[in-house]
Amino acid sequence: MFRRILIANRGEIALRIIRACKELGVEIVCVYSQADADAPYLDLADRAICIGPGPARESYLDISRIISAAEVAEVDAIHPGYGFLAENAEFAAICKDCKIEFIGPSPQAMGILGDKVQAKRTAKQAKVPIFPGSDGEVEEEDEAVEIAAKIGYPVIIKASAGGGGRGMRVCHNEVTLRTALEAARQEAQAAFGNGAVFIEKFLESARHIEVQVLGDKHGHAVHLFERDCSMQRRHQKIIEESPAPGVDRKKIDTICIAATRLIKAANYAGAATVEFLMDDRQNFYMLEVNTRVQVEHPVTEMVTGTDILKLSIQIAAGEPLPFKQRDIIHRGHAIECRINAEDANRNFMPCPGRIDTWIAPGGPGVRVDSHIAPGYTVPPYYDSMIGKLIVHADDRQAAIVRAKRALEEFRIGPIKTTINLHQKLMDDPAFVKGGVDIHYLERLLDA
Ligand code: MV4
Repeated sequence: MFRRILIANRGEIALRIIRACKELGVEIVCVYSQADADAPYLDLADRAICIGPGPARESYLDISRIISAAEVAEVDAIHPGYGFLAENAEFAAICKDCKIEFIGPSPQAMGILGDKVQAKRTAKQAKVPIFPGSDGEVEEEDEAVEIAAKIGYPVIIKASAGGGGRGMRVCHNEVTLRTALEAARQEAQAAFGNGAVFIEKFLESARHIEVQVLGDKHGHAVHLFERDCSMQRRHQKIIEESPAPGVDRKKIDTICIAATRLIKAANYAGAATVEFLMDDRQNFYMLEVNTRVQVEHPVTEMVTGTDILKLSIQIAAGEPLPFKQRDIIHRGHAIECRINAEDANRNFMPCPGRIDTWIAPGGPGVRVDSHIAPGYTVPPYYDSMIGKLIVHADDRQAAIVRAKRALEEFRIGPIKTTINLHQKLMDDPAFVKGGVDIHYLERLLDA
């Protein structure tokens, strides 16, 4: 096991990584920006190093400042958490050059699965279902038009280096496809430094179902079942749950096994998530692979009794996976509600500022992952998520009752949060029924 780890992140995930390190007996070095100097979790670290001003470009995204801190503190490894540098293959490669273990996949595996054209190619070889579309990058207008004619409109143009909804265009006919192609390429080049785009069949209505997978450095891989993340707004997930309500178990199990094949094919070590869209006939199509621990990992921890953060560290340290697929049992139902410092009544405007009151719920089956304490000031520079409520119960209905009970216990003030929205959603007939699609929340908020 590592002796000392640097956490290249902030907020709730920094605290989550601290907790894993403590249980593993690993020393902790935190880096922080001037805007985070008062963050309560810094007291739990063995050492905290200021790496620059509030804006992330000058702190959490500044590779040289983070590597300098790692060298000064003589750490063995860096945990990137999610966001910031977590999916930056150049950062992973620099860590390797500096003989610091990057806690995540190798730069090669990240390169293969982080690039959507390569990920789709690998998926096809591993017999993971994908959308029909171009075989790799499309370079010529005529080629795109030919493929679209074959698969039928609407089609979607996506940037190979994009993700999370960035750099996508839907085209309903040949005219819009021809114009959009060049624009998409230029946009992708400007945004990602890679102009490669591809096209595939566009699905108008779908559910977002993703599979948690783990691979180790000894060629083993397992899945930890699925999460349904369809309740989202502008590509920001609001609620995640497991299992996916109302889906044929055989179909999901097939997809979970396919996701495991994919990370084996990519020789992937670490935690990853394979994202799928599911159509109204319960057909699955792979979208992309997230090569990191995700925000919603606790949902899976609750239903499988695992510790994904600890496992991510153990895998990086070269330990084999401590279980086989058949040892992993899905139990009950978990729901996560993301608590954001936002005003849902004002178009989700971020509400940074001082939190005077913070009373979090507890009791059976309730978990709150948050770095907040009373008196903490939410800085304006970062994501507005201030915590997550995760509930676990025997079945979905009981989990919803438990979520409502826990949401009611929360006392947060004076800033606005998404708690009220969650209380409404827990009573929303379509959510309670289960199986809302990815456009449901936006339609509900527009109404
Ligand atoms: C799609 C799609 C429909 N058809 N691909 C959005 C984020 C990125 N991961 C992929 N995305 C989509 N890809 C095809 N072929 C619809 C979306 C999409 C979406 C996907 C998951 C969750 C929320 C979404 C919201 C809008 C569009």
